[in-house]
Amino acid sequence: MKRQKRVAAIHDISCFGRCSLTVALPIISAAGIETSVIPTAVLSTHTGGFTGYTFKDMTDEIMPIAEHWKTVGIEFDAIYTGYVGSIDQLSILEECFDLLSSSDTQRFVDPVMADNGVLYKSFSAEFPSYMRKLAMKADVLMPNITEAVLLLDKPYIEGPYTESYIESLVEELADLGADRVVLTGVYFDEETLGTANYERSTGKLTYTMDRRIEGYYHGTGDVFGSALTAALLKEFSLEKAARIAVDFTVSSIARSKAAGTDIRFGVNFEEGLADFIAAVNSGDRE
Ligand code: PXL
Repeated sequence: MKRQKRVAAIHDISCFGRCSLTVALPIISAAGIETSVIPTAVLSTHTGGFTGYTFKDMTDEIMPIAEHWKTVGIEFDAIYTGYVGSIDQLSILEECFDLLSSSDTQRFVDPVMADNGVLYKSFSAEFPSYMRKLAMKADVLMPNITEAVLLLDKPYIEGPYTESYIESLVEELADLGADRVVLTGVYFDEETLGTANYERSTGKLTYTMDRRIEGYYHGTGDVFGSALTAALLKEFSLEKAARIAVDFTVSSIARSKAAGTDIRFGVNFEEGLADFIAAVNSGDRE
């Protein structure tokens, strides 16, 4: 029997809208991984498409929580960060990484800040350069294409992309420090969409493509990131983990589209959890 793994998920709680911690906690737990949380802020909803949301900043609590954990002697197999509300919080998370990591702790960074060529409106123009510093501490970096070019200070270009362009992006992202880079939002034609999965130590680049479902659903990056984190901690190869995470995300989107769900409400990942659990417990990991 393998030892149960433990993750610290450091994200906001958007009380409604299925993203960040309300997604990470159920998905990673469903994989059989103990999931501790540090809530960086509490919002009534996420910020994508809603107005008038409440926002309680928790910046002052982050280090005290981490310091208390340290006194208890808790060790983590992984730390997983996503949406970070401010530049101040980014540097606190860097400190948190140092405090909570042992030599075996894997750091998963989803540099949530932009999509479709645009920085989210809650962030200033200098935010990406601070996010780059956090990304440099990652072992696994999982940006979308817009976040990737912002981290690399390159202009955004619309797809369809060429394999040589994607290859240069993932290599440059890995040069920031992470051994594994999973780039989302990759497409070479209008019918498919998927990820590029690059491992610096082996130089191996694979693609995980699936059918494109029209419509922009909120929180899909967090569903994908949580599933990928869980599958990698269950010791699947990068290619297999990306396949599990893509299948889970695409089926969640398809279910929500079929139900006509408001795109702001997040996707129905809950009814895909049984299949996800079966996938992360299947024997074939390579
Ligand atoms: O899904 C990323 C996310 C998480 N949390 C909050 C957000 C967003 C994206 O907009 O607004 C509060």
